[in-house]
Amino acid sequence: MERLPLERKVLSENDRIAAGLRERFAENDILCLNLISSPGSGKTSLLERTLESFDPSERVAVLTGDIQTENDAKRLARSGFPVKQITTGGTCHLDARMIEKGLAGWNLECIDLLLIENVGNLVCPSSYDLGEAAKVVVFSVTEGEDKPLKYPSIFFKSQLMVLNKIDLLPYVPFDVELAVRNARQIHRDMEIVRTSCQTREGLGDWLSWLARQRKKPRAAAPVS
Ligand SMILES: Nc1nc2c(ncn2[C@@H]2O[C@H](COP(=O)(O)OP(=O)(O)OP(=O)(O)O)[C@@H](O)[C@H]2O)c(=O)[nH]1
Ligand SMILES: [Mg+2]
Repeated sequence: MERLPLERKVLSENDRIAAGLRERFAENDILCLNLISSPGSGKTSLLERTLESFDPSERVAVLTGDIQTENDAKRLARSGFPVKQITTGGTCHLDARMIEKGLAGWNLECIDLLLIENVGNLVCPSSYDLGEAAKVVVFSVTEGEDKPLKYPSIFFKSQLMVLNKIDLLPYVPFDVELAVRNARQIHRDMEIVRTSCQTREGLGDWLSWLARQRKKPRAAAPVS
């Protein structure tokens, strides 16, 4: 008896839209990064420091997601670069359709780097492909060393972990080596940088990583 191979991946609606976004990013040679963390780890602060470091001629744009308020967009817009807030109204993550809508009105030919700040949440955003080239997880030293073990999906899927708020290490009981070991237990080859958006320590390592990603050729194929 002949058995037809029935294993065929049906793309979810989000995956389909994300694949379209990824193709548009590739066509326009845009590097898109998706920053994810729990609330308050320092995503907006890291983006503020990043935008400050860029020459005004850089072709950078930011989409920032929150459940409510335009606060982050207001902070980031001070840089002078194009910034849009996506207010989800209750949804705990950004999805590909929100990114598609957020991009409306922007000429993608004029963007080289698209930075997406996801809604503060370590769980839901990890399941939604936004067409990004890489996810970046921001994890701060006030959160406890065990977070990579408790929320493995986002640490597994991220290419880079930014360990932020290292200026607070003298004041909090946080074992950096243990946190790094936990992260590597989940994702052995993940790159890790240690930063302080307060003192600017380590920001050079983050900016070097970013510069390396910008030099890589863009792939149109979906990232799993
Ligand atoms: N000491 C210290 N504070 C920091 C650092 N980075 C961010 N903060 C502070 O942490 C708080 C939250 O920072 P945000 O940048 O708003 O964090 P976020 O991840 O964007 O927060 P949500 O968008 O609400 O999820 C602010 O009071 C920042 O000033 C850091 O490296 N060191
Ligand atoms: Mg923020």
